[in-house]
Amino acid sequence: MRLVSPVGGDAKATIPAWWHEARFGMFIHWGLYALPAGTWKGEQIPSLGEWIMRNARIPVPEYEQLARRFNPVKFNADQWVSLAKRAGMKYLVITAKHHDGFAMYDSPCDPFNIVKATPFGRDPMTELAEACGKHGIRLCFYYSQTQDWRHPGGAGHWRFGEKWSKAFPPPEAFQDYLEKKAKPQVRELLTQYGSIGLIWFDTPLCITREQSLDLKRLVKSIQPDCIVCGRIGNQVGDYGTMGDNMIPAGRVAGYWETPATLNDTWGYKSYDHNWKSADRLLGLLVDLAGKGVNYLLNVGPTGEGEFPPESVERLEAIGEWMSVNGEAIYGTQPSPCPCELPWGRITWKGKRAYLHVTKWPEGPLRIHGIRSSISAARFLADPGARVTYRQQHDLERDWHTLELTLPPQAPGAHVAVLALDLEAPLDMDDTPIQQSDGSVTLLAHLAQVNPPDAVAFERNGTTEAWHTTEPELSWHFKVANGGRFTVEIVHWEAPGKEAEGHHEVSLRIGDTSLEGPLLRHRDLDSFRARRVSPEAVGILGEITLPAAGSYEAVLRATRIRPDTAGIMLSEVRLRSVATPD
Ligand code: FHN
Repeated sequence: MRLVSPVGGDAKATIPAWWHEARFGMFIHWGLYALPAGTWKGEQIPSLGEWIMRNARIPVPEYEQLARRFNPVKFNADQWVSLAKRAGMKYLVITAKHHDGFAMYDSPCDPFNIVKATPFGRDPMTELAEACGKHGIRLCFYYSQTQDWRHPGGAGHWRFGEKWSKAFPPPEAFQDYLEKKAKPQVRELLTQYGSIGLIWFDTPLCITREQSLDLKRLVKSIQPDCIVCGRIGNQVGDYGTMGDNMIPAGRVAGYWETPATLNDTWGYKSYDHNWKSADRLLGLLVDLAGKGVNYLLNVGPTGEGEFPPESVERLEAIGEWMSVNGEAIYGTQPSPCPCELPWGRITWKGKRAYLHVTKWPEGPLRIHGIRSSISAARFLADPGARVTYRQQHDLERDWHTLELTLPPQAPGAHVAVLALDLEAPLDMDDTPIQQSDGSVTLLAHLAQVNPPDAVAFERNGTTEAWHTTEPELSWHFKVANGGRFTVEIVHWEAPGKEAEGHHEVSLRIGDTSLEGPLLRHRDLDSFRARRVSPEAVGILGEITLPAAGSYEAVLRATRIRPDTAGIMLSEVRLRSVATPD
């Protein structure tokens, strides 16, 4: 799929196998901001904990004072790393320097660091490097290469009262910051702590392509195997980074990772209790694995150096699941299906496919499109449980159906994984086909666009920069049962724009056309977070597909609201009005 993004990866990059094998890593946002923990001078400061310096407009000299009180004596590298290991995570990315400019390691080039400026005086990175070596976890560093609110040349430097857009430093000042701070510190990180798995740069903002390339060259010149994430900017990273907590619609090509939170902050906030349940976190893990995306899950330790107990509890639960089901995640390939499946997700490797059942079926579980012959099926969590299966191929319609009869209850508390032994690597129909709930999903980013490139796509597969009525998006799809279908348009709405009217679209299938506004009838029940708003499901009307067979759907915009971001389409969904199957 064409996911063009400045934080995407270099399509030609090859990446060390460990990163793809890993699929699951731990992110740690830890810094001085953990002390105020979201509260400044008695006031709870909205938004992310690690942004308190900017959001509470704390002048540099005042913020610097936090260092004098930073004494995280409860920090225990072995405990952190062994928990990551128990959770099934294979790499650990920790903030070596976040936007506040404070180095969480012993930095010879800037004394504003945890060893020289705090009573703690220890270098957590040395201790983490040792613990990671002991537990076989790859140590990786986060480094804020563009934003530095303390350095005069860093983006976002504390010139409070000015607008964000004006906060970019003049190019010479930014270059000076790169030469005097960012590059020397990246060098330090790559020379002081042994082998580093990857550097997680962030918020590229004003960095130029030449500067991103220069930084990448620096990394590779010191540690050629060190991977560089897409947020180095300008599409020169080794892999692409999704937006924060962003889940793409359907599988993605190339190497991608989603950084994600356990609650609503990265850096510790004492009063953020909006914790996702272990079940939801596991749902996200299998969702991402089924789409070919690594999951980098964040913990925000306290100012004393401890993981919040709510984080520990969730990571332990994930670990329990991973100890049984990990083979369905590590080193797997994404599902060949061109849509999200109504009953769960698929991953596979070699001659084995894994069905991650997130919605336990009331009757038999029917899956369409699997061409491979199956020789055995068993639950990873309960290999003795009775599972029977039947494969059918309707030659006339070229329609493959797998029917599984499962026990009445899922084994285990969370996602149940069925391992299917195959006679050859997984072969599945990769055209959009009708699912067992009767629905057909046409993902925006899998459409044929005419004229080509007339519409761009966000990393999550949503259309962007769709500003004219010229482009046509079309899909070929197959149904096993004709009938009446409700046409749903899943899209993102610009909040507060309702008064200006709505974009309008038309959809043609065969001789029938439907036309209407993109309204919000309900929110989509999914986690494909894009910015802050949920996806809206609008109903365009009903359409009849007279019989089983192949069809083409063609979507056009008939009116686009001016002065908006244009149409942000995720998918077109045909929902069977009659009973499925
Ligand atoms: O501004 C940062 C934020 O504080 C946090 O580090 C996240 C993690 O992905 N990255 C930036 C926002 O996208």
